[in-house]
Amino acid sequence: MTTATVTGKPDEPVVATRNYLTEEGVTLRSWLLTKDHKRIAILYTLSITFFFFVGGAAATLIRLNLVTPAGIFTPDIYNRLFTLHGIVMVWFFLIPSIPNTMGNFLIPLMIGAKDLAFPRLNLLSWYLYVGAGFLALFAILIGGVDTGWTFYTPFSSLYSNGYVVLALAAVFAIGFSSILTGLNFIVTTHRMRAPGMTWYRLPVFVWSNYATSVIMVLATPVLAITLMLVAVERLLRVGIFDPALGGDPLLFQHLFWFYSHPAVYIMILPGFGVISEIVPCFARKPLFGYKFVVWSSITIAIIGFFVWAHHMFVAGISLYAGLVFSLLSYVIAVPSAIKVFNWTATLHKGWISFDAPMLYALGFIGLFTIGGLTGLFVANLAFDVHVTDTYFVVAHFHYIMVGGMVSAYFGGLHYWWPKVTGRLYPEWWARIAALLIFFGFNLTFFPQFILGYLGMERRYYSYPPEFQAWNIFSSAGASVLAVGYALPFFYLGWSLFRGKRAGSNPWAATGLEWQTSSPPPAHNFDKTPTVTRPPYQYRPEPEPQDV
Ligand code: HEM
Ligand SMILES: [Cu+2]
Repeated sequence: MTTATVTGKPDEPVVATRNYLTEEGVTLRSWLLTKDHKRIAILYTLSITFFFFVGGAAATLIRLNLVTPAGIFTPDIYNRLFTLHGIVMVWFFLIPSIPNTMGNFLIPLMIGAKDLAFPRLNLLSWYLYVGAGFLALFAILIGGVDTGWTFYTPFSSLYSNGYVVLALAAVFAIGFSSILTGLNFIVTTHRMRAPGMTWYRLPVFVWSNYATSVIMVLATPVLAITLMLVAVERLLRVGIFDPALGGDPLLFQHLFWFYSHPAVYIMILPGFGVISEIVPCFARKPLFGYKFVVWSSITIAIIGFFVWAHHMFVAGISLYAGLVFSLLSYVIAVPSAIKVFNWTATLHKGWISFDAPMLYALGFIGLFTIGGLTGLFVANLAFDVHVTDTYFVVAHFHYIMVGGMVSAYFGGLHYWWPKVTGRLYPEWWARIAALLIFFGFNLTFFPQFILGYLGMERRYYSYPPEFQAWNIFSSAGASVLAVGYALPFFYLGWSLFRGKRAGSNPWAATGLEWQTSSPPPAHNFDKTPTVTRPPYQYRPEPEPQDV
């Protein structure tokens, strides 16, 4: 078996007799004790979807509050709401989203392996995730944590009266889930590639998860120790961050962002990977500049460790430090720009079809570009002084994390849905949802650039009346967005039972994952594949008369 050159039509569906969904049994026990990477991916997908809707519900309430200048919730409830939203979305959705669902499912398939290197660790990381998730929900809902997802000291260590220690423990625990996943992916990519699967024949999706894993393994321990220090100061009153006790309040921000800037790349790099799979497939062209795309991921993973203090331009760091971090922040935009250029070049003269995964991918490219360009704005010292802690920053990171990352997640979900479930999703509905999400997203977040520029502060439950009009646009957009995100839930659920059967390769895609049946058998491949070609060997669709 090789990674094929694909020009023609997708193959006919054959109902796979043995597949991972039924082979090991269908009992709850067989699922909860499974070591199959594909089943663990499904467990992750279900739990991540749950947290996505919890985080989304909080977002809806936040936008509801901001429809009127006076707000409808008390300041205290509002603070808990954005804390709930931030903690759940960042740690229980964005960070694990693509790696733990699609990465888990696809990396072994894409490299021609039977499983990940450490199947038991993989299951353990899911249990850590779920345990931590419920602990976090308990702490926030019962204890009323109001620190924001960033846990800034001295508020978190001394003043906040919610169950902060419990929330810290939850994030600490999910950190270990993330580290285990990272380790697993790194070892798998090094050790388990099929014969002929050289590094430069790896799909970009594997490369970008590899780069992500390096960050997970190197940065997450810093977060863990930092959160532990907050708990130590809070419980034992040992001066670490509080000047009154002899600590340094800026130390927390340095440590926190030393993890959390690289973490923003944990969130986006896997998305880059998904887009790099979808664009060549639906443009019927090899990925333009494969090696550049690969190395830009690695470069991002490295430089990502040297820009953290751009979150602290107004926190009292020296002007010299500010200049250095500003410059480095410009530098890290280069590899991201390389990717956008390469995807665009792949589209150029491509044979483009606008199926739902491609709509998400195109949406990603546009929205990520806006997010990245406004990143350059805030990397500018003088401009950032003006917009720090305003809605401009909120808009910037939502363009990247929601417009970018969540679009990639949905794009990937649709693209690999036939592989994962053996069913096709209803294309028409999927396109409607993709368009709703795109328009809803822009209506929600573009006004926030304007609001931020005009001076509306983030994290307040009320605002001066002159900001109301833009806030109404934003809240209206949020309701469109909510419908857009809810739709797939219904039609994908429907397709599980009623969708047309998928063949092994409905998109006529290259890549090993499409060479095994849909859904794949528990052991992935009947015979270990041998790889003889680089990835993305697409050619344009043949003209009708050529067939
Ligand atoms: C193109 C490269 C990027 C540059 C130059 C950049 C620059 C910046 C800067 C300077 C800030 C701080 C602004 C302030 O607090 O006043 C910031 C905030 C932020 N950025 Fe970016 N960024 C980039 C890409 C990303 C990516 C890829 C993500 C996520 C996937 C991201 C997520 C965030 C988040 C979450 C914040 C706000 C954190 C908070 O205060 O809660 N950025 N960015
Ligand atoms: Cu940053």
